[in-house]
Amino acid sequence: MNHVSARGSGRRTTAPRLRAALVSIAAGVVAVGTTVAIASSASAGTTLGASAAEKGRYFGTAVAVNKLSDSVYVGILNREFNMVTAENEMKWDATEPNQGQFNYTNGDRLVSHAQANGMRVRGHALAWHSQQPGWAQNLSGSTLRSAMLNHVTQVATHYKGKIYAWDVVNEAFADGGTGARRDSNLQRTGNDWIEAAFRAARAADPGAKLCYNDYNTDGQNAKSNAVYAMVQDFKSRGVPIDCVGFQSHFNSASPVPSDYQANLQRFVNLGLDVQITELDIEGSGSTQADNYSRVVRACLAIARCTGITVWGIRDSDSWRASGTPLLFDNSGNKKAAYTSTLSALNEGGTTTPPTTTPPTTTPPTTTPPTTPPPTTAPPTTPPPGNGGCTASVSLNSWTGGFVATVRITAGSAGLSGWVVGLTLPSGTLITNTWSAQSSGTSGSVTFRNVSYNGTVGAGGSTEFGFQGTGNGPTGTPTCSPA
Ligand code: G2I
Repeated sequence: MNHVSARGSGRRTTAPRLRAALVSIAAGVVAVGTTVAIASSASAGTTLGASAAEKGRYFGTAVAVNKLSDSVYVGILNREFNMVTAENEMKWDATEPNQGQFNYTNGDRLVSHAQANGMRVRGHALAWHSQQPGWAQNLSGSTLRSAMLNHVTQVATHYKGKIYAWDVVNEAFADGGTGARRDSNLQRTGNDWIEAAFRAARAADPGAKLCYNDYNTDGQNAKSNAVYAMVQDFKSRGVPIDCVGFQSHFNSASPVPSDYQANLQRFVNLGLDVQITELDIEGSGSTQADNYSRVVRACLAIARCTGITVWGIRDSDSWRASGTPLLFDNSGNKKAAYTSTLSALNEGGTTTPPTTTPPTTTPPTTTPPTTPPPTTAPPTTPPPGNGGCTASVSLNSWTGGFVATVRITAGSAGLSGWVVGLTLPSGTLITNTWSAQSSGTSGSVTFRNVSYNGTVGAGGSTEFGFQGTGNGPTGTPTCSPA
C-alpha cells in the first residue's frame, strides 16, 4: 500500500509539499473521495493506533489477559492498538470473588502490559447486573447498595491514575420500547444507584473520565432516548459524568443505524465525550468493510468522539466468533474490514481533535473544592512556520491534583520524533503518563514520543497526557524535533 512507501525516508522531504497541495485541492472540492485519499496517504499512519492518534483519537481493543502468551495475538495488539479494555478481568466477579477480598492479578497484568507498550486503559466495568460474584447476586436492598459502592470505591482506588475512562455503569436500561430501567438487583436498591456509583467513582479517581456504557443505544430509539434523558438530568444536577460509551455490536438484525452519527452528536451536545466501546460487525468481505468505515467516519466527524475500541482482535477471539465480526482473521491476517478501517482513519486532511473534558462537577468528597475546578482554555497554538514544533498544555485541575493534555503541532517539515520539556512547580509529582515516555516525575521533565505518535505530518498534531498530585505545570512547554 502507498501508506507504507509514503513513510519511507526517501519521500519525507517531498511528501509534505505534495500533501499540502493536495489538501488545498481537496478543501475546495469537498467529497471527492479519490483526491482526499491520495492527499492523506502522504502522511497517513500505517497502523490503527497511529492513524487514530493523527486525528487526536485512540484505537483500542478488548484484551483477554490469558491470551497475552499468544505471540500472534500480542504481536497484533502491540503493533495496532493504543488503548486496551479488559474483556472480563476488571468485572465484579473477577475483582471481588469473595466479599471484601479483592483480586487484581489479571487486571494488573493488563495494566502493566499497556504501560510497558505505550497504551492507555479503559476500565470495564464497575457496576453491572451481569457477571456479579455469587455473593452479590444473593444480596439486596441497602446491603447490596453498600457492597456495590464499596466495590466501586475499592476498584477505582486500586487503579487510580491508571485508567483513561471507566465504564462506571454498564447496561442499566431495558431493551424494547419502554425506555425503562432494566430490572436487576441493583435497580431494586433504588433508582439513584447509578448516580451513587458515579459519585463514588469520581471520589476514588478524579482523573478518570466516567462513562455510562450500553448497547442498542447506537441510533435514536426509546432506549437511547432514556439514556439521553438520564445524562441530561445528571448534567443539570451536577452528577459527575464525562462520557457515554456506545457498544456498537452490529449484525444484520442490528445494523449500523442510519442516524448513528446524529445520535452520538446529540449526546456530545449535552457537554460530554462519546466513545465507541465494543465495536464488532458480523459479516464478511466488502459489506463488512463498508460498515466498519461508516462507523469510523461517524466518529471522526464528531469532535468529541475520542476513540474507537473493537471487542477483540481476531475473529476467533470474539464472544461471537461464528459471526466473524472483527478486523483480523483466525490466523491474524488483516481482513478487508481492517483495510477499510485504516483508510477511513486516514481520510481527510484535518479533523478537529476532541477537546479535553473538564470535570463536570465538584469531584472528591475528601477535599471538596468550594468552587468548580478551574479549567484553562483549550490550546490554540498556531503551527510553527518552520521545521520545528510547538507544544501547548490544557489543564484540568482540582484541589490537590490535575490532568494535563499536551498538544504537539508540527511545523512545515513534519516530525519523525519529538521531545517536549516543561517544569513542574515544587511539590508536584507525576503519577501517570500516557502516549509519551517521561524522564522523571518532578521538577524539569522531558517527554519523548512513543512508537506510534512520533511521526506527525506537516502542520499536523498529536497529544500525550499526564496526571499528578499538586499543581499542574505553568508556562509554555518547549518542543523540539528528535
Ligand atoms: O457480550 C458481549 C459484551 C457486551 N457488553 C459488555 C461486555 O462485557 C460483554 O463482553 C462479554 C465478553 O466478551 C465475554 O467473554 O461478556 C461476556 C459475559 O457477559 C463474556 O463471556 C464470559 C462467559 O459468559 C463466561 O462463561 C466466561 O467464564 O466470559 C467468561 C470468561 O471467559
